[in-house]
Amino acid sequence: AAPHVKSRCPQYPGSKIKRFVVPDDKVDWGQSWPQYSPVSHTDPSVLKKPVWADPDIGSFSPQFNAVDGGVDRTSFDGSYKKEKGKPLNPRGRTGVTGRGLLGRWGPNHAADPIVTRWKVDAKGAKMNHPVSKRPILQFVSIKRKDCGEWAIPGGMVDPGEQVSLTLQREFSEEALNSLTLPQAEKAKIHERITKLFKSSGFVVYKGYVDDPRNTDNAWMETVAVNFHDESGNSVSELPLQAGDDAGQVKWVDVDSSFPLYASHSRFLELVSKERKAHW
Ligand code: RP5
Ligand code: MG
Ligand code: MG
Repeated sequence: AAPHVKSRCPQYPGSKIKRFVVPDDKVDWGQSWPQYSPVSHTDPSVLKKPVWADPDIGSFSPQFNAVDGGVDRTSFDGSYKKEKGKPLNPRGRTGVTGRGLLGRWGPNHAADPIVTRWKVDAKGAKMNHPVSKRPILQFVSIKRKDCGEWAIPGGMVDPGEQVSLTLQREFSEEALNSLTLPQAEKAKIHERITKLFKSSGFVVYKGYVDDPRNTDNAWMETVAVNFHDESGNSVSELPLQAGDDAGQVKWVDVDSSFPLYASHSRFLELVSKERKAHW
């Protein structure tokens, strides 16, 4: 795989911390590099010991490469190494040690629901792209509040939570604003979208995410699943409303030129290939 890039972004998100500059040929841990002296950083929001974060190593020695009391500490990349009790990023150096903004030492598991429909004209006919001549997919995209980038409305898998539930829950929270709805409204939305999310989605990707929050000791992994509303009359008819960590939400045309958060563009490329759509 190509070396991670966003995991080496010059400035660590949500801070004034500058990463130690890691050139492409020094990303791999196998390259000896005595001069490497990364910055140690764990965000105050993590140090404050919220429920979603691990304690500091020393007082705490979790079971790495295992499911540890509901928390999945296994990696899709296989067994990861440890150094001085701390897990090592399987994709190599990032220029920062500690956890940064991430709660877990090692893998931090997320799920990404990619909800798609075909772009149609006023008469309901599928629209083809003028250059590729292929039909255009649209997906539900949110604008992240933390960085302002457009993204898939994904989120972290709670301890013991089934990924299938995370996918539906995060979509409801971020794209339908379910967290602030009264119980009756919530139930209605749940009913409307359960059918789509119960359909066997297409598993687009399982693995490491090149996320700007990654560090040498903590990184994002995800399961990205595509739920496609072929007829355009299930989720497509629901009013989108941004919620939780989403500032805006809208249907976005799937196109290689639209910049997206972390590795999300790669996931959409895989969706468009699978559905023979424009990319
Ligand atoms: C990305 O961060 C994943 O692909 C997922 O979209 C997201 C999960 O983090 P939060 O949205 O909970 O911040 O790496
Ligand atoms: Mg969320
Ligand atoms: Mg999220």
